[in-house]
Amino acid sequence: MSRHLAIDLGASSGRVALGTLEDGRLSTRILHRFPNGGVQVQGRLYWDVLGLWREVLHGLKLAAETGEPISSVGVNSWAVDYALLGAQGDLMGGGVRHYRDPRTAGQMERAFEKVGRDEIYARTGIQFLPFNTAYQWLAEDPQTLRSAHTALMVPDLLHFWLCGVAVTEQTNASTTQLYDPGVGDWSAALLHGLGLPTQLFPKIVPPGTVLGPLSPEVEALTGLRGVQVIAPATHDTASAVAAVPASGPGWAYISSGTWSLVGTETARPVINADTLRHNLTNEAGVGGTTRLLKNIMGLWMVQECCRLWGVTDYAALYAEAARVPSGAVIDPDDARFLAPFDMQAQVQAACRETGQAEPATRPEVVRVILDSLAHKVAAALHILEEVSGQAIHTVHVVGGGSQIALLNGLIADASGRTVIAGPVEATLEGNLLVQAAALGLLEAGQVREVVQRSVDLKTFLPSALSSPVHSEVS
Ligand code: LFR
Repeated sequence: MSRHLAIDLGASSGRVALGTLEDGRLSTRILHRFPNGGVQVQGRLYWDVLGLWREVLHGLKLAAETGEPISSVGVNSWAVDYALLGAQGDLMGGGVRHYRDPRTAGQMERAFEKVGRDEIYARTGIQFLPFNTAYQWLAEDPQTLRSAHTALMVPDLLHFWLCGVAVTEQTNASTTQLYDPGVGDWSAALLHGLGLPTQLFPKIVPPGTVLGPLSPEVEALTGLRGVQVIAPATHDTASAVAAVPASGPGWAYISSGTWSLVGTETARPVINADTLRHNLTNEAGVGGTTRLLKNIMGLWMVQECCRLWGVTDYAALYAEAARVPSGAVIDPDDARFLAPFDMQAQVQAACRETGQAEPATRPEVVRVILDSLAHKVAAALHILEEVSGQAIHTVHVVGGGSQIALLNGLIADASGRTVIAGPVEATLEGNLLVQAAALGLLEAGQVREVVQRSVDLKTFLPSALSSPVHSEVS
């Protein structure tokens, strides 16, 4: 039997969980859950990383208080964001900027002038999103960059604070659009072409790298002893996909949360004119795999409505949305939905501008969002099938969004495919099992079998009356 701790930082909440691996099964207990979100000040949007650190320490203290022997701990989070550190390891530039901060406006276009769009894609295989790390870097104050010593992605920063080792883990490095999967390292050509300071980028390590023991300071603050810090797949989507309970060919996944990440797993990156045309991404996964996927705006749209409405009971809201009929379908990937503001007004405007009925009530607004996400997912699945030449018959939905029966059913109907929902905590499970594999307690190839044995899944079949969507919603 072995015990491991996973720290999962999501865009809307974080958690510290204790996983126990026994007889080939994993049980997971959440010890501490805390909210997360952007902090706006003077038109800038940040993450409260020090607040997150305080919560992490609290969670680790609770872990120590269980009195159970714990072998290791690892952190995962959302992707693309980073901290700049000074020569003494101090946090610079006001902390960690949020990827939805407006500073990236126009930066992608600047990058295309310096290097060229096709070359960026050919070298990285990463989809063009305005907030990719590469474009955030271009928005940095040159003065700050000159005095910076190291740049660390968010989970790498937490690992550094936990054990003093400063490296970049590969799955998250790939999301920067500065990582070249062909060479397995930062792309020197891109860093050079974009005029970025190469000395700030640390060594890249693969998921499942043992970094070292907790620092004496963290041991003293938490009461934990003898715990190794292990870099799991630090990108949350990579951890979630590692734990998709699939077997055999013909499946796709949706990591359903703040974003809907829709994709397949491939043995190597697929970088060609079709994937470029469809803006498909090739993110690094566990065991040298690639996540060929598309980002779809996801439940962020509902989260933002709820923030505005002061609603916290999501289950009740989804139940009401299930009772209203389908209405308008809009493109959730319209850039108008990216930044935090009045999401309800934006959804209504998008319906109006496309000549469709505007949703009036809250359940109607949510219904438009869910119907639109389901249609967009169906279109993405169609693209993935086309590009890979592989039929997709089953869609595994993992993550918090897999609990929304209405959305699962809408996806089954819109795509005409079987949806298997669960696990809800795939990210935590992927994180924990990659740690166990790093310690030799499990074969890396057994992670999915352990998840299959450990969780309950729900199946949603397309209804006989549904008509699958085959074209891209735009
Ligand atoms: C999901 C996720 C996505 C990434 C987005 C921004 O939490 O990590 O994979 O595109 O957040 O970092």
